[in-house]
Amino acid sequence: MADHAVPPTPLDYAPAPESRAIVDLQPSYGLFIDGAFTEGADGRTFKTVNPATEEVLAEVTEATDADVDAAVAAARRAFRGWSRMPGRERAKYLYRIARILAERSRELAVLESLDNGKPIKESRDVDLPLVSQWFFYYAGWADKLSYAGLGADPRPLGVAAQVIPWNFPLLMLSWKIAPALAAGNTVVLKPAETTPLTALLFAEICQQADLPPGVVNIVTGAGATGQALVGHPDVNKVAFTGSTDVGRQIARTVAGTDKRLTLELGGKAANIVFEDAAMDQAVEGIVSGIFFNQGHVCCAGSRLLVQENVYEEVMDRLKRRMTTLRVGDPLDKNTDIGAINSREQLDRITALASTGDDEGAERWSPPCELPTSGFWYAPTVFTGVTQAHRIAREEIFGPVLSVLTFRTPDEAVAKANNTPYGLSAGVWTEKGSRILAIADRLRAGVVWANTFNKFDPASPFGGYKESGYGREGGRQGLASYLTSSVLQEGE
Ligand code: TAP
Repeated sequence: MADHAVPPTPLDYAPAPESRAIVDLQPSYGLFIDGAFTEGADGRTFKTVNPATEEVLAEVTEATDADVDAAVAAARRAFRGWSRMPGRERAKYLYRIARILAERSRELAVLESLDNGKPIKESRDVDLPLVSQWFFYYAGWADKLSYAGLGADPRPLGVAAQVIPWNFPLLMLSWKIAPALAAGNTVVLKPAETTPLTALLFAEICQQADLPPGVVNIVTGAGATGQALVGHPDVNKVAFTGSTDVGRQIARTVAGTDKRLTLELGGKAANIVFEDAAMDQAVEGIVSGIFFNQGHVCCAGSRLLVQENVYEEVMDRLKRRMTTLRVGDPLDKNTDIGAINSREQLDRITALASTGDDEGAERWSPPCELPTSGFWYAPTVFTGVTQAHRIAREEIFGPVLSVLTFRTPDEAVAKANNTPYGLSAGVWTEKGSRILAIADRLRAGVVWANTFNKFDPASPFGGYKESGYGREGGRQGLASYLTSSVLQEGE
């Protein structure tokens, strides 16, 4: 294998043009309940830090059971008016929110990068455009619920409890809140402990849009707050995105109640490159598949399956491309790979990746100098990986790629499906017939062909097997917040 050693990437980046001055950071943030910011019942707070510097960004209120109670009660009170409002009127609020999100997108992108560690070029060019698109898209559905596939007069479910992870804080919020509101539900959302800030700025945007009080409530806190929320007896629907372990706990909590549940959980996607693939595009797809958002992506292409006869060529090109990746300051628009979201996640990545070394896989990273403070992990590729290795079976949720090979399409499908997960997959080939044949046999909710990590609000997204159930996006995502019952469920 050719060695592509190049001089270390210099760390003296130009000052970030997307200056953080654009963000009006408050020293402390309260909960958003019934249309107003409020302190928590017992004054407990936690710190949210910038993972690129370890600087404390703000103190955030930790919601107690009593706060969750108040938020659910506010959502319940708001439900009657919101669910009976004509769809076209609800749509006006959603359009207004979508427009404000677009107008304030630079500020939101900088805040997202500060709190999450993701590169500004991703928060600015990927996350934020999708966030406002999600609200625009579902605003269009609010007066067309009879086309949701649930009969002529579908009804909202009531109060939705929504719990989201830290990897796409605002985008996951939009996937949850936009369809719920369009369908006439009210919501209580808990963002992840490490990334609460953009959800709180979103709350301010709800005020700016004059959204009726109680329609959206944001409770910040850790797992215990999430647990209180999903277990609350006056919640009608639970929507969760996060790890499979927590998803299981939530399914147990909800079991035996009449709450509806959707789960978007982990993944270990295969990105399959056939010998006839357009190699330049395939290599770009491999890189974005695993290094986009530091690999903190549930649908990341974390297992690369390469046809044996092009293995050398693919690895050669991939390594050359990886040497051009810039790791560093998330607010520098030239940065490709930002900070790992938390020390805890960095420890998890480090521990799981080191099992690759222990089990005999071969590790390679391009030369790159990592900043001395903050949480960082160099882009890494493991070759010589077998299906038995933990790095081929478990979700690493970081910038670590495991490479396996295959000889025949049947072997590619068998290896791709050899995982408890089933969220996504990628296929790279020139043959349209092969794309269709392979996609049909892959047990994955989303299959990308000659592209990767493409999202659209009109396209349903969700998993098979241990990647969860239910779909978000499109008509299916709307339907999961509706019932065909003639009774108004949430009253
Ligand atoms: P989790 O630890 O599962 O956390 C997700 C959310 O649940 C957070 O808000 C968390 O709060 C909260 N939570 C933790 N314990 C809870 C409990 N017992 N009851 C209710 N809520 C609880 O996952 P994570 O570390 O944030 O995210 C990484 C995982 O999410 C990966 O496995 C990834 O694949 C998956 N993910 C999946 C998708 C889709 S679309 N399928 C998208 C993104 C991420 P704290 O933050 O305070 O712990």
